[in-house]
Amino acid sequence: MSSDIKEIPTKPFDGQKPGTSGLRKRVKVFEQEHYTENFVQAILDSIPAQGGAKGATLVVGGDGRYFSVPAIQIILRIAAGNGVSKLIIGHQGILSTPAASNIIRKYKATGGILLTASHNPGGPNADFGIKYNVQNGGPAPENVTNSIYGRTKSITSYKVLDAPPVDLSKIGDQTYGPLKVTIIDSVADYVELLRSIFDFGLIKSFLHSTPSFKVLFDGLHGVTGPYAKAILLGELGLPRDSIQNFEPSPNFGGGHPDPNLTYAHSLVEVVEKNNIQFGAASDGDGDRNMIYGKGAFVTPSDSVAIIADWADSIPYFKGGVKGLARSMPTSAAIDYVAEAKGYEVFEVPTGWKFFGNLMDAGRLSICGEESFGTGSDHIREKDGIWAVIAWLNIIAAANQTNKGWGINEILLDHYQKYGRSFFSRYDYEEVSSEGAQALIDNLDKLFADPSFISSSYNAKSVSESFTVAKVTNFTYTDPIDNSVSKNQGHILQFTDGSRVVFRLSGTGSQGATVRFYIERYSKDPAQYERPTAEGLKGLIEVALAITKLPEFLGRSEPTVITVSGVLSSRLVCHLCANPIYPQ
Ligand code: VG1
Ligand code: CO
Repeated sequence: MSSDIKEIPTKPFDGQKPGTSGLRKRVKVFEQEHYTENFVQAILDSIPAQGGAKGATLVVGGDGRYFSVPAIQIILRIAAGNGVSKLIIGHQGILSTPAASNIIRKYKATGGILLTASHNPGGPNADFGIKYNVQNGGPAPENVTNSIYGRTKSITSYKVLDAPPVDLSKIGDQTYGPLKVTIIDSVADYVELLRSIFDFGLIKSFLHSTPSFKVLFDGLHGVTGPYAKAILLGELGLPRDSIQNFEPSPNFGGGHPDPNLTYAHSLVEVVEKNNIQFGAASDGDGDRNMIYGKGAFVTPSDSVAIIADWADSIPYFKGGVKGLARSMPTSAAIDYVAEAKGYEVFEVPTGWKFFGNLMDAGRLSICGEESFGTGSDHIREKDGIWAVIAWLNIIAAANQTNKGWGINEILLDHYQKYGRSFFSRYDYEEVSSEGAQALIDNLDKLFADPSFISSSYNAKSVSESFTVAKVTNFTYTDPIDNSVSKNQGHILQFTDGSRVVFRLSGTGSQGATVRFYIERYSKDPAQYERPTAEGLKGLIEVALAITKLPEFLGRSEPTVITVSGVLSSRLVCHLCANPIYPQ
């Protein structure tokens, strides 16, 4: 067989540096001759720390976006060429990111190659992505991604098995030259996992005894449709109209599979029109979630805090919660829960890979990111469907004592117990890299100026004033392996406890994207039902003026505003600018 293995000469490509979550580029870039091959070879060359590519077992699958199948055939050829012993591949190449994480762990694989650009649009003119996950099922940590990047810069050849493509539609075992290939059902293992985590019986009896409580899950034509179908319809016995847009499509039906108020418009519309108490959506690869009911929206920062607070209603956490965590820009809502319950709480940089070590060390059970990512140590990725079922489990548990409780009642109850963190994020997408860098350089300059601390600024449109308390360029030292990650975002803290954060996105495929996060905490009950935009107006105005962001980026408005934490009586759709509720 070895005579069929060929070494193909190649040259390095620029910019094959994995970002926050893998390498994401336009499909056209991945389609260039040798481009995908180089990156896959670099991944395999970086496995040695875990025992080497030779003899490795790798899980392969993704969100089914355009170019997935050709990419899997490339991985097959290169894996066989490099002596990998086994590939476990999702049926037709489909595995949601959380399902892949589970499979890596369950079958004790060496790692996995995930083919996704998450919520970025798909299709021949849109995005593709490749991400390497390690043995614990989580995204490769920085030492591994740095090694992959290093290899891409010096690569001179890659090895392939010269053989015809593998049939990805046949579940079961096949051989491919020296390689064993197992095509597995994309959904079954994941359903079994969730069955072991949640109280399906309780959720089912609540849903069936409360027919007025309607549920709608929107797969946004991403990968989660089949998973939602198996769980919501198959396990929980919900009617067929409880799911929509559940057929995965290579270009996500032409949409932008990102579960937020801007892009999950299809969900918002039906929820409002049909008075649906519990709506939810997930992103292209199934790791993000949005919880949205009629007139009710949960910010991801609040969502993770609420799940942590209600953890004892979820069987998986019956043995106790080991600790909590959030990414740095995520609001401190979860910190208040940790404080009240005496749990350890960690603040890590943006990106799920930073939670893995804490979970492996048994110090972290529940964590989240403001970017619609929520999860726990049942796997090593954020998990969209998990979060949705967690909410259903919590609502079912709440209704045992408080009949009629839905999303808003749980949210308000939470604010009353812990106070409210107003939170919003402004994204300035695809701005010039020079402008973004100038903004960051200016922040560095400001932060280095001692007279900046204690300076006060008045908002113009509201009578509020903010005094600078502390400035930080966030550095994280991993408490488990002591690795240090620098330059993870500029934090500007004010004396009233509010703060703003600026950082550059690491997932874009073109230009630069600046994220501006705004947070203000209140324990005043009069503020609990106030619209977020109103609660944050003065702070946003002051932060933009201090940092001169609009000047540096040449943008007076952000591309996307994530309005968060609105008890949504006055929500406005960012796509069509119409009021969402009341209509
Ligand atoms: C964004 C989010 C981050 C998330 C990452 C991957 O990264 O802000 O919280 O972990 O996407 O999520 P960035 O660097 O663009 O801010 V996913 O669902 O796109 O894999
Ligand atoms: Co995603």
